[in-house]
This record gives sequence, structure tokens and C-alpha cells, in this order.
Amino acid sequence: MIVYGTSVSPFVRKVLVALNEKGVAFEHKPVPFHADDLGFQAASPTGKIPALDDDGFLLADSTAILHYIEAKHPEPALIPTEAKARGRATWFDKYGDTELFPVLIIPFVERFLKPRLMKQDGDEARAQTAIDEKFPPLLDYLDGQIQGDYLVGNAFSIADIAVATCFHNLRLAKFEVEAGRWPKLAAWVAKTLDRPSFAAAIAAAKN
Ligand SMILES: N[C@@H](CCC(=O)N[C@@H](CS)C(=O)NCC(=O)O)C(=O)O
Repeated sequence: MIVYGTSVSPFVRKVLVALNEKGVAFEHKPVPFHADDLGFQAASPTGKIPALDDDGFLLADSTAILHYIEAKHPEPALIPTEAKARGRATWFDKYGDTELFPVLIIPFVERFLKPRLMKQDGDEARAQTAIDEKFPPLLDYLDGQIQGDYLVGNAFSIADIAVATCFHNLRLAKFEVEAGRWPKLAAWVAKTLDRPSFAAAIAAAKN
């Protein structure tokens, strides 16, 4: 199984974390999006990362890939089967993609991608405005959703993967959740990103 995409991407990180949690062996090709690699281009019709090649079976999109991995390697389960839990897990997966990502990308581009990878000055005012104006409602909501160790029920799931992955990109953008203001969220982010599956996926970006 080949996973395409640099794990600086929160979406690629989701796939690596799921495979690590399940103990599935894979080869990682950390290409950037729209890479020239012909194998990647065949697997990703849009040029976006991540994409997968499982012995000739090609699939793109982190959510599609996580559902495929879950069906092929059911243990430990990352997608709940109980109706309400499955609904909420799907909601949080989508929330990461459609609500958190469009906001986190602003400080991530200005504070990390531009200065570190593109050798340009970032627009700090743009980053700070996003943090001050767009983040608080999202963080208020998430803090209110955390009851125990996990976002959904009593088990680690796709919900934790999809939301926590966004907070690593925020760390790269020098943004940490203020424990005084969002205590449950701050503790959950720290504990989730400390899991061995996340630590290995994060370390993969440094290779
Ligand atoms: N919904 C997709 C999003 C994938 C995505 O947008 N990846 C970004 C990198 S973080 C990308 O490849 N962007 C290139 C582009 O938008 O053309 C998923 O979950 O895989």
C-alpha cells in the first residue's frame, strides 16, 4: 500500500494516523500536491493530497481512504457502528475539512508555508486577524463538545483524527489553544497529538 502526500498536510496526516492506529504496513511517498509523480497523478484525479495505491486500487480523498481502510482492516475500529456515534463521527470528520481547514490555512500559510517553504514574508496581520476573529467561535464549539477523553463516545475515532490533525497545523503556525479559555479542548488536543500514531505521522513530515 502506497500513501502519497507530504504529512505537512492535515489530510495526509489523517491517513497515516489511521494506518498507524491499525498497525497496517505502508510505503509513504511524501509528494507535494500537483506533483509530477505519475503514480500519484494516476491516484489523484484532482492533484490533491492524499491519494492511495493499494496494489493497483487507486483512491483519493482522506475520508474516502479512511472508509476504505476501515472496511479492509476493521480492528481497532475507527468508525463507530452505533447510529448516533457514527453520525457524530462523520460530522466531526466533515467539520475538520469544511470548517476548521479553511480558517487554519490562513495563519498556516502566512506563518509557516510562506516563510519556511516559499521563502517569502508572511502577512502577520492577516494571520492574527483570522486568529482573533474566526477562531474563537470554532474553539468555543469544540470545547463544549468534549465530555471525556474522545470527541465521540468512549473510543478514539475518525472524529478525533480529523479534528486533532488541524491543531498540529495550528501549532506549526505558532497557535496553541489557550488552556485558560478552552480548558477541555486544550487538554484533548495535547493528549490526542501525543498518541504514538500522531507522533509517528508528525515525525514523517521531518524526513
Ligand atoms: N477533502 C480532501 C482535501 C484534500 C486537500 O485539499 N489537500 C490539499 C493539501 S492540504 C491539496 O492537495 N491542495 C491542493 C489544491 O487544492 O489544489 C481530503 O480530505 O483529502
